[in-house]
Amino acid sequence: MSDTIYALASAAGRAGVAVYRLSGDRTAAALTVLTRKALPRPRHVMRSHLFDQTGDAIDDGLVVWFPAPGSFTGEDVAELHLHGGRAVALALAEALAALGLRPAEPGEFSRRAFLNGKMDLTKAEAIADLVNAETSAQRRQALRQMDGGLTRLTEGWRARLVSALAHLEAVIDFADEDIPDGLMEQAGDEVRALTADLRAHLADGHRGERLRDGLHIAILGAPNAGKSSLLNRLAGRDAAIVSAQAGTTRDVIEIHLDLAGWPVVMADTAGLRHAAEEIEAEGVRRALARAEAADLKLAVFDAGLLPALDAATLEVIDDATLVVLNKADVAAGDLPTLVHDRPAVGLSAKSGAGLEDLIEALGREVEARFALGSAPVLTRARYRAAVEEAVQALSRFDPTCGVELAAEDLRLSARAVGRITGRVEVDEVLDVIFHEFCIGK
Ligand SMILES: Nc1nc2c(ncn2[C@@H]2O[C@H](COP(=O)(O)OP(=O)(O)O)[C@@H](O)[C@H]2O)c(=O)[nH]1
Ligand SMILES: [Mg+2]
Repeated sequence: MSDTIYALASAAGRAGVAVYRLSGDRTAAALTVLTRKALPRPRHVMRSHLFDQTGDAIDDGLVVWFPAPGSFTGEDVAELHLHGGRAVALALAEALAALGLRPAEPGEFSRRAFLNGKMDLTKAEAIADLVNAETSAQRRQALRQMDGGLTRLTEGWRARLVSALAHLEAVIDFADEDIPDGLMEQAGDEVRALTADLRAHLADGHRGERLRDGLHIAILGAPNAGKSSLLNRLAGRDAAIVSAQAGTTRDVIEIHLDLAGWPVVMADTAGLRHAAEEIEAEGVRRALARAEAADLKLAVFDAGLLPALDAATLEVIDDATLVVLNKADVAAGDLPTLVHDRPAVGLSAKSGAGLEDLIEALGREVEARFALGSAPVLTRARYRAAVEEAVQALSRFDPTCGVELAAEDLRLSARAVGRITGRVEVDEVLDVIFHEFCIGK
């Protein structure tokens, strides 16, 4: 018999309603003692006072009873919807402790659900992603994974590995007899096709991880081009110091944005110029390093200086760059729509005119580069590592060096893929995974 646990499942702090979750064998006893009533009908809401062991009323709330196995954890579960105040929380904690329940550890509910076969690891992790999702693309991705997208994909890979393995084992088992023609060839073909599929998933530009951790966009340009003004416009606040004095921004300043549903980390940098002074020179070095690491770049030019274009800024333009022609308000004549073959957007960071066009262009760029499509993506380093390991095992596959060894390579590959959903040997990874959950989830 495992411990019966409880936790606040809703956010901490004062609130109209707080939801507590109980799970384990003592749940039914705890409910009848707390409510002083028979158990409510399963999965129906019952209104009731809750009492502590001295008979003092703790609160007047709602109770839901989910008997095993039809519950989130697969154990007996109850939910208590009480008023969200500190005194209620303390009184309830005392009453539950007196009944032999203990507070849950982070992720303990999900862990029990996994161990009881209620969901696999990718679904458990998708729930954590959904709870943490801040943008619409993150939410959609998490929901898709929760609905089993990644499970189906990896189980498909495993099934193909197992079938190739079956062909090899037939060869091993019937070594002395007539081996049906083509078994080895079939296994080899299957391994080649699968390797190509796995490689294709690895070569996705890390879009899954970008979606979880944010896309990096760097604003680059000459001193005084209006980079900091642009960042502040995008942030809707004064995040960076704007000054007519060149060389004001020395370090990298970051803001977080939601762009077309994608989480974006936008960085303002020091102006690109040959700096005499040491601190500014370090700023320029950091700006260039940031440009290197960025997923996208905004190259900002002072449109008031057209047709002249800053040489150092021109140099950073590549096919992951959008050009911004700032200070359109003081530009003479029409602005070019292409600079160095890259789309150019004219705007005024000072007045905000044209900002919408830039946001639209950026959104298009992000969609084009990182669009999710319908295939599940490898959103975590853990998934990527498992697929890489599977590919490695398959790259050793060579039945001409011995069928037994080749079969072992397939087994290792299947095991690596199986780790994604948690089908095999997961004990050691459980702690890591469930620890990033919040308590009560
Ligand atoms: N006329 C005009 N001035 C601007 C515009 N954007 C920025 N500035 C001015 O240009 C100067 C430098 O701006 P700042 O954002 O600090 O440039 P940075 O050095 O590239 O970060 C400041 O005096 C700004 O007020 C704009 O769109 N139009
Ligand atoms: Mg600046």
